[in-house]
Amino acid sequence: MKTITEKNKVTMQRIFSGIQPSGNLHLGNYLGAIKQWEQLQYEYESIFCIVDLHAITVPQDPIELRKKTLEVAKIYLAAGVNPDKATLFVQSQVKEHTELAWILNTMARLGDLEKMTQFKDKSAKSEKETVGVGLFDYPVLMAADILLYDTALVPVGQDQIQHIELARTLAKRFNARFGETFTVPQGKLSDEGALIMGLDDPTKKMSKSAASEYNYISLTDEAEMVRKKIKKAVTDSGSEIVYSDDKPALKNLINIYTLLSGKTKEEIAKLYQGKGYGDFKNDLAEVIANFLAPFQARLKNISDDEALAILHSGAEKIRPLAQKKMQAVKERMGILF
Ligand code: ATP
Ligand code: LTN
Repeated sequence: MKTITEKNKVTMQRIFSGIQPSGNLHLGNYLGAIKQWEQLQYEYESIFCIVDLHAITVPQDPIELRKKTLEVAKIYLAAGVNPDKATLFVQSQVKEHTELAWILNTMARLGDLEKMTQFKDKSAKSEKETVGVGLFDYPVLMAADILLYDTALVPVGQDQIQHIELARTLAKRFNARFGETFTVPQGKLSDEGALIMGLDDPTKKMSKSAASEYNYISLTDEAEMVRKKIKKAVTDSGSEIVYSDDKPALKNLINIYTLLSGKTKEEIAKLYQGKGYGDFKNDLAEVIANFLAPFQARLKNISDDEALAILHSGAEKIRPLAQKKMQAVKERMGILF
């Protein structure tokens, strides 16, 4: 996507997105977010971040956090993010993210944050007095991530749209008070992949912080594990393989089948006419395993050193953009720099 600037220069619009290095990345993360990135990187100037400062809003084991940060980078690469096209970096390596988050904190209102459903869900697991302030403030840091880079589009899953709304609100509020400074971003969803539901509960999204590993298919699950998880996945009443809103479990499984096989829903319905869940689930497990095998082979071939070098050069490349935006922000606010 290209735009023409005042000086008649044609520039590519920018996309920005990120994933937390916590838990096991799953098919929901891939189908909702990473798959879109892989396609969009050729049309947009793309920045993909590993948001470690978001991950620490809930307790993380330091050794695991370091390991996961590299693993997520490798997953981006194995899933087809091309480091010659897109910039990959770790959020904490560009300090301007936290600096802008603080400034945006002075613009965000309690009322903005109190309505965030992700905060309500995550904090519901603990007593109010013990819920972390970082968890509450999480969407402001996310707004900073996005607004630092004049992001036009933010490719994410459905659950993040409310956070992008906040980024839009904060950009407009800042611009109205201090003059045009931030681009107002838009969320971008993939069609059926935008909301993949849990295998053990089709009323809730597939989530890496789910209590049971039977909630998700991890991108690193081996074929045998995939078969086990799909076999155990909950189904709806009746035995017919039909795509319908009143069969949420089956609808979710058919969505996954469609997205990974390229077959349409109609083709799938036809294929399983007169057959039952057994055949459908066996084939779905194979479709998933066949998708994961080459992905996992690529993942194995990416070394820590290779991933580290890409992340460091990504941070170097991106930092000047962030610094330039912070200078503009400070100048407008009357902060000396
Ligand atoms: P958690 O549930 O622990 O908060 P998560 O699994 O939602 O973690 P995130 O790091 O929060 O993972 O999300 C990374 C990206 O994956 C975001 O763009 C998010 O919208 C997308 N995503 C996460 N879960 C799903 C899902 N079930 N379906 C579609 N997209 C998803
Ligand atoms: N909150 C997001 C992760 C995230 C993000 C971002 C996504 C942090 N900063 C900026 C897009 C743009 C999540 O998926 N949980």
